[in-house]
Amino acid sequence: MKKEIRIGLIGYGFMGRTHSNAYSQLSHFFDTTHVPVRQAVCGRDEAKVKAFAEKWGYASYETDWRELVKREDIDAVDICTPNDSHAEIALECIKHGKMILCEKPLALNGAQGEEMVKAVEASGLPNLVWYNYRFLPAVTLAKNIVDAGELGRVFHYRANFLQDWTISEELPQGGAGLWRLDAAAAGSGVTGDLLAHCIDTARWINGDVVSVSAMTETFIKERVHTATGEKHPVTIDDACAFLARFENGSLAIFESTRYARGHKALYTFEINGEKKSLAWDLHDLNYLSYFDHGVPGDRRGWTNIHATDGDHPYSGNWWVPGLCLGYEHSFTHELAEFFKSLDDPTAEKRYPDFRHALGTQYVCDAVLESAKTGQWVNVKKA
Ligand code: SOE
Repeated sequence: MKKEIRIGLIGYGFMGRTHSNAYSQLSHFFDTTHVPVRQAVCGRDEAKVKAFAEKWGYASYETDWRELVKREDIDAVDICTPNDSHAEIALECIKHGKMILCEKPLALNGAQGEEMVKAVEASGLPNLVWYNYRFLPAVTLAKNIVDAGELGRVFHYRANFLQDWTISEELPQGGAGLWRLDAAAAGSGVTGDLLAHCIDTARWINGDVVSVSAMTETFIKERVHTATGEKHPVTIDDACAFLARFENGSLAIFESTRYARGHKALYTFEINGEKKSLAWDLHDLNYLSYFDHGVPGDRRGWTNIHATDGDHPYSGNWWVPGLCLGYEHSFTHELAEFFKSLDDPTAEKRYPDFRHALGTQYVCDAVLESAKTGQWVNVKKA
């Protein structure tokens, strides 16, 4: 017997589409007992939210999120709004006994995140944060290889997330998508938006980060704010680079910017161990690059594992071996892990919950503090 989980989606921008796609795909490819039902979507513009509901198969719509959260025919709320509303909506969901699937980052900062974790854990409600990249087959494969101890001692981790979409001075702050440039709505710039992804993957694969030393820069100091039509100071970080130490003794370097001309979404990471190294690049997302020092010297070299065989994580759920998966599948896989854990709450959780995302938030907070003070900063433990 299938058990329906009726989803209420709040916000229907870019992330609303990626999550809606996952809700519509899940039951076609993953055999979970709990299944998502697109029950309602919420947005302030009635014409637009109605059109979204029709296009993506939601049974109804609301224009006030508080109404959606109260509804008895909603079991789980998906928060896809800008970062400054995550905490308020999540706390209200908890009061109404709804499970929560929250867009990353968890909150504006660690203090807000702590309140969310405390409330959700006291309620016992299942909760997830949409850090999607770890669910790409090649990335999950990297995690499995590291967990099996195949790298031996780990020495280095490095990651980049590079974009170029904010170079123009004409771009305003505020408004659809552009709230990412407004610190009041976003909390931070590339640190919370892009490095948070790198940090989530890194902590998942390589363990906790204990201390960081960072620098940030805001290249364009003023932008028109869509709310006033006037120029206001820009207070987000346009670029950030930081050094880190992991609990396992390895050293790391992370870099992110929205000013790397030519790069749209270059997310890469590499991990170097005593016996093996692994590397991954979002532009070639089905491949995991693999170097094994254990093979005879004259055969040693970097090889590319095309992680699309039935044996690779998630791939067997889709097409026949060798056919490629894409960005959108990462969301379906994350959802599959969440629904699998509803089927069996005692099984190991492979998805980031609020507490894991709080740990990532603490790293972001420490990075921003270090950039401000010029000092190494210790990271709080979640
Ligand atoms: C920003 O451009 C953005 O869309 C982020 O907000 C996403 O989290 C990231 O996955 C891609 O880039």
